[in-house]
Amino acid sequence: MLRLYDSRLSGNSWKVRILLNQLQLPYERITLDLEKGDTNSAEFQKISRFARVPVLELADGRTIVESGAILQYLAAGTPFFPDDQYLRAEVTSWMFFEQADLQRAIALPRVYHLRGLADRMSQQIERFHTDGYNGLEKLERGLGGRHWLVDDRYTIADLGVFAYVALASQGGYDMTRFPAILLWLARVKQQEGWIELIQT
Ligand SMILES: N[C@@H](CCC(=O)N[C@@H](CS)C(=O)NCC(=O)O)C(=O)O
Repeated sequence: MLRLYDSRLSGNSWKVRILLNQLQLPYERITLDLEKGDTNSAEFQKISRFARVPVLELADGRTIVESGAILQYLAAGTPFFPDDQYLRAEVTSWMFFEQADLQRAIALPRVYHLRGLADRMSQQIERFHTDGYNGLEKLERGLGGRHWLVDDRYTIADLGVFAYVALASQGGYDMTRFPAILLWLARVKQQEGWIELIQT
């Protein structure tokens, strides 16, 4: 059986849990406590070369790190990751953009807010917001007039970009500035098998 190492509030792990659910793949979930430093243990670092979640462990014990690599592995051969070489490159392009231009710029202000550090870290948050708003504006323009990021259908490009953008307001971002993004986020949430970050 597949095994997913994640943490409760991790947006990168949320992407993987959504896709596992959409593909109806059973898995064992091992939830680490990042505040306690669980990712720093020697035992965890044997399975995660970058000391981060998510990590997907395959039935034969091999592991995959990096949420984008996990999404591509799981989605291969399904409609969520097109076979066409050009479309695959387009999907990968959006996933790389998310990691480079959005993920950290949204994730770190969110962590500071969630851990009650927003006042102390206000200058860092402002710098991240400058970068993050820049990335969000590019996403807003990219979505202009489109339903989905690639090929007018839901793919792991949408899922990969979705998670942190959906969580951005928790990091102090004003998302009312981005009407096309808000409509697209709502469309992603309507996809069959989509799940909340925290399921009650
Ligand atoms: N590029 C990586 C980023 C993974 C990442 O930043 N994971 C965070 C949680 S979302 C983490 O494990 N941080 C380690 C820590 O805070 O100790 C991916 O997409 O998987």
